[in-house]
Amino acid sequence: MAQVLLIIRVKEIFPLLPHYERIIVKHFNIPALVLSATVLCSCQSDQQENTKELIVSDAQIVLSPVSGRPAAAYFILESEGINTVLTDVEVPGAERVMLHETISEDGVTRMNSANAFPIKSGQTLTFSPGGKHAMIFGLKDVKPQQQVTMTLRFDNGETLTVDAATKSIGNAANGG
Ligand SMILES: [Cu+2]
Repeated sequence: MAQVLLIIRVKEIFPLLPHYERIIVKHFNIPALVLSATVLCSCQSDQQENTKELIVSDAQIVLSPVSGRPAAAYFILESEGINTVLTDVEVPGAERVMLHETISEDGVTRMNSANAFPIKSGQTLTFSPGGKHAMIFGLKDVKPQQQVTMTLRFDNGETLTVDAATKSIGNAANGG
């Protein structure tokens, strides 16, 4: 396999000297068929790229008016053609971020910790007050009306970054 890779590299470096390729193929005694099969495989994997995507929008981080209390991140997550699972949200400067879901049951509202939020193709997950959110602990030196770049991580290895506008609860209540 290493020998086949060497041939491709030589071909890239000396595209005008095809006899180099021939000499090395002969030297290592590799059939030309192996070489063409390798090239064909790499072409096919390129063609598998398509328009599947995850989109995150309307990201905001609501800060607690009380210093030391956690903040919460809200956003809209849409999937086009991808079934995956949101596993982590990262916020620079935060000690810890947890995925939460606020649930009302029998007149009691509580926050459940969720390890992950699955999303299917065509689905939109809305992270909003009173529902799904990312709870941000130990976020220091962030004030209202700043931009914080959050990173969303998915179990398929994909990551998304989004700029979230920060606001205080007071601002949010006033429609700001
Ligand atoms: Cu929470």
